[in-house]
Amino acid sequence: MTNRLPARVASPRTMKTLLSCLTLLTLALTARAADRPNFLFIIFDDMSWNTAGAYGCEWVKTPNIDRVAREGIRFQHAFTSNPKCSPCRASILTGRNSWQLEELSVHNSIFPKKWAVFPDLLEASGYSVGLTGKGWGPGDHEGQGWTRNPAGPSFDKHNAKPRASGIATTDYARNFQDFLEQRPDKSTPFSFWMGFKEPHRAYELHSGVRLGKDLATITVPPYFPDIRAVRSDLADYAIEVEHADEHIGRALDLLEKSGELENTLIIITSDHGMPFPFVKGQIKEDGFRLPFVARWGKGIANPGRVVEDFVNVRDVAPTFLELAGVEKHPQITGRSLVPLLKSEKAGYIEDRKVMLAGKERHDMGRPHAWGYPVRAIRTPEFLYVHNYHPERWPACNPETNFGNCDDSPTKEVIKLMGGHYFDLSFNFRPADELYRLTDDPTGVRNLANDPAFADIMADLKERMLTMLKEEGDPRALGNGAIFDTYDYTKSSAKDYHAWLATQDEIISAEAERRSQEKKTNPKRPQRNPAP
Ligand SMILES: [Ca+2]
Repeated sequence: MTNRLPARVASPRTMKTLLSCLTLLTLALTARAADRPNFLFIIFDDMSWNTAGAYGCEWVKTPNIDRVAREGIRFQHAFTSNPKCSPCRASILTGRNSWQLEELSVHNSIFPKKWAVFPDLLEASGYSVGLTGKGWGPGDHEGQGWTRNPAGPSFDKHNAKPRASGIATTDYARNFQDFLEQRPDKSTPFSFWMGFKEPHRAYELHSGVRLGKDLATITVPPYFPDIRAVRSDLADYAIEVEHADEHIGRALDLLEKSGELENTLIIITSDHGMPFPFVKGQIKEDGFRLPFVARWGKGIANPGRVVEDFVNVRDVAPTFLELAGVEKHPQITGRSLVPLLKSEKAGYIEDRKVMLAGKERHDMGRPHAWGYPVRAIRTPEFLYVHNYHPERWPACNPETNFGNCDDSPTKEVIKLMGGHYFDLSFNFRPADELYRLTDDPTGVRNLANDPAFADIMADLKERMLTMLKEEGDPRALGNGAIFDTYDYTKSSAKDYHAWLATQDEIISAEAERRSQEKKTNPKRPQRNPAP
């Protein structure tokens, strides 16, 4: 720069002053760059909020999540506005609630290029960014002009054989090391997205027992029958969570060894609850509530705290951007967590005591590609849920095998048993549901018809609709039909009409097979001849 200065202003005195100014400016910039923390964002795929030691769970061993909580903050009330993979991840990347995201509010959507995502904003400000494992998805981003996953450029070269066949081979920690090593300049701050594929299904059946889980120690949630098949399914789930937790331990070691642990803000969370009936994809407490712990040696005041304030994954983007010194993007509606990180206090710090949740179409499996629209409001005491189409099946139609619930031993056994547990997970739901979570923490006793709670429910509903309208939610503003017009980008195998066509083919083929069999073998003996 300096050698371009016109000669006539470059008197020795002016030169000296300019150089002093430049030195000061350089020092200031260097100090600012050194102050900017690194970000390690770790996200499980389908992990329930209360299945980590830090949240009181004893049957899933998560020493590394527990360490991050112990040396940082455990957020007791963390949520996603929409408990399904692609909608939740879109919310994280853009810093918006699901109903503010048009196409991105449905599962398996397109990801239009018009949305700004925090990894890009950080990169533009000088951060080195990377991703391993699962970023945004499932859905179509390439067709929208993205040259990489919206969560960042992938580092997925390294694989390792896992100890159970259901676990992905991705060596997340080794890939993170790869990312750290390839940075051109080690003083450049980084933002890395570590996206586990666990504990997403499918699991190796009975891997929990095979690897030493004692089924007697497992706590079965009240919405499942307490039988061996369910306990074993939960044990298989536990093995997957524990596998990912080991990678968190290795990532912490890497940061420690490179001297970057204390200046890295680590956030660990999930996209929604476990891939079991009543949870994943459902507007139920365990469906949209998330584990959420944060560690930042240099930045979190009074570590070891438990914060009660209600936070949302859409708050991650504004938090990172604020700490990186990047101006908050006008698109972002989430609220920075920085005041909660910097506070010395525990409990409620900012009086954040209300949360909205909802969903539109997830997986296919209803006529006309209909979704199951829901909106809900959560306060410290209550969860109020409004189902806009109670005449539809909440987890998709039975003849498509309840497509918005991943196949599992627990699902099969609940379907076979019928009754109470079937009603909770799969049967029709009323338009209004009200749960007093202080008495009924998982929300299995609906109080909507109890006159004693009528006023409370009316107030909650009004408050919910007011907030949703302020956020511009088309569903609350009377234009909800738009959500079912958005494309589902995956194969239409789960589409209701495609499914019906398949059934017709199967039935016709079977009739043909039997007819041929009769012709070629007319004297075939009866299957159970009389004695
Ligand atoms: Ca998921």
